[in-house]
Amino acid sequence: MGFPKDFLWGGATAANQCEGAITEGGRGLANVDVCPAGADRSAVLAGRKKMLAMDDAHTYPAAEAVAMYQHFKEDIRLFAEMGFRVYRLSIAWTRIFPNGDEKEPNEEGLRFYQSVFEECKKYGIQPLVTICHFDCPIGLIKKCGGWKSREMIDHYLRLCRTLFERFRDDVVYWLTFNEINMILHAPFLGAGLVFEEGENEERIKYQAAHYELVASALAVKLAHEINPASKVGCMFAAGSVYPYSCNPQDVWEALKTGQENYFFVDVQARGYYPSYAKKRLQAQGIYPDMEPDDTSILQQYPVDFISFSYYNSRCIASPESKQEEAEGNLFCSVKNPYLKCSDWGWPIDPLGLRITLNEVYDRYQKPLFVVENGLGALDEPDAQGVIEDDYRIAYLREHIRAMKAAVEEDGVDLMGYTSWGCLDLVSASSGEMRKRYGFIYVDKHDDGSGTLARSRKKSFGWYQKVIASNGEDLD
Ligand code: BGP
Repeated sequence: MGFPKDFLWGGATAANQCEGAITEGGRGLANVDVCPAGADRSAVLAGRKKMLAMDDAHTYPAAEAVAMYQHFKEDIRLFAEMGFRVYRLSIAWTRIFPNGDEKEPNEEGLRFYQSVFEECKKYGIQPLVTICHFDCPIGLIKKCGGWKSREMIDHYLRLCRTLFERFRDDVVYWLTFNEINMILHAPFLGAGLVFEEGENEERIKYQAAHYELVASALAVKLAHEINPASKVGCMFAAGSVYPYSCNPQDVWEALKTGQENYFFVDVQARGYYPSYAKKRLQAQGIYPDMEPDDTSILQQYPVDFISFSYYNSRCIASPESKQEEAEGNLFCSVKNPYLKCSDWGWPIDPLGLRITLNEVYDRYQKPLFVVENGLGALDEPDAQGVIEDDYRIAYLREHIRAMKAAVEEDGVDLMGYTSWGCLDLVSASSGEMRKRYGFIYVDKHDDGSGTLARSRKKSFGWYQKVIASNGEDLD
């Protein structure tokens, strides 16, 4: 009983939030680099404030991040010390294709990831690679408007082919797009979309989403052709949507909000546009333009497994009931009176993870992978300089318990768990350093100061025990 013996325990990062070194190794500029810290960040993420270059008036936390580009050997050694069996990382697209449209890849970028994979191999750690974790080359945004254009499918597939061929023997597990549904909530971050005055934002978002969905299906095809043993997953920002009350109006709104997010996975896992999406998008006049082959592409190449991030559940009320809004991973949701919140106002709901696992498994009947989960918190070193992050341990313990119950008692087929930000890194939504998730503290601060030294938090030893006991010892 308990977790399967080969359960993939580990941690997750994204290139733009940890690597830094954005001008090293021939790397080009990407959307994720030009998202500033501070007040303008949310308008930039939403595509409402155009920022395609850095200026002197802002600071850009991705530029140095936590310098994993230089520290990766030390970091992977620490992951190995915790007993990681898997490390989820992403590829910075512009390290491989600096402008996005080159015919040949940048060898230096490929060599960097080659070294990362070699380091993982040394410790028996499986890489789980997100091909695109919010990156879009600025070159392509300028050239064709990012995912506004169908041309992106070819650029993305060239990146995929390069990676699948080069790392054929190094990587089994691939994810096509991180949190693909984020395109609806942070379209510049999710797809390099910037809106001009008078444009129909919803139409553009769904058209771009369609191109990503076709690109994702073709990536599955390509991965299997190049290495039939490879396993390709989709990835979405999950979290079951609860109705605020049993008022059928609330229940109906919650169901619709859930469908908005499941739409992407419905296509990637089942292979066709679900009927609710067809009807609603048509009714709003925003059903995407499609090429004749798209339907069969989506149908023929569904994903092998489904992965998701889970930070919290969401709670939805009908517009008439005017409930107070809660924070939470760029999604609008009302405050759930039964739940406590993190320092950043994100609800904490471990049972929600069990509910989500059941809901997703019931819906798709494919293996699942929790590839992000964790607590963003303020960590203050004590007099000895140690971070006693018992709050993080408590959060993770309860979520792992919930996951265990889903596996053991509900029969959910779960491949693994990679907690988010296994070493401290830049926050995607806020651009802050002080919102920390790691087992490993990085001495880096919001004002850019810090030695970048790594140290173990209390949760480091705790997670090490969890992995060593395959999730049995959670105390
Ligand atoms: C997800 C992203 C991650 C990560 C995480 C935590 O949306 O996939 O990149 O950052 O959320 O969010 P935040 O960094 O905003 O606290």
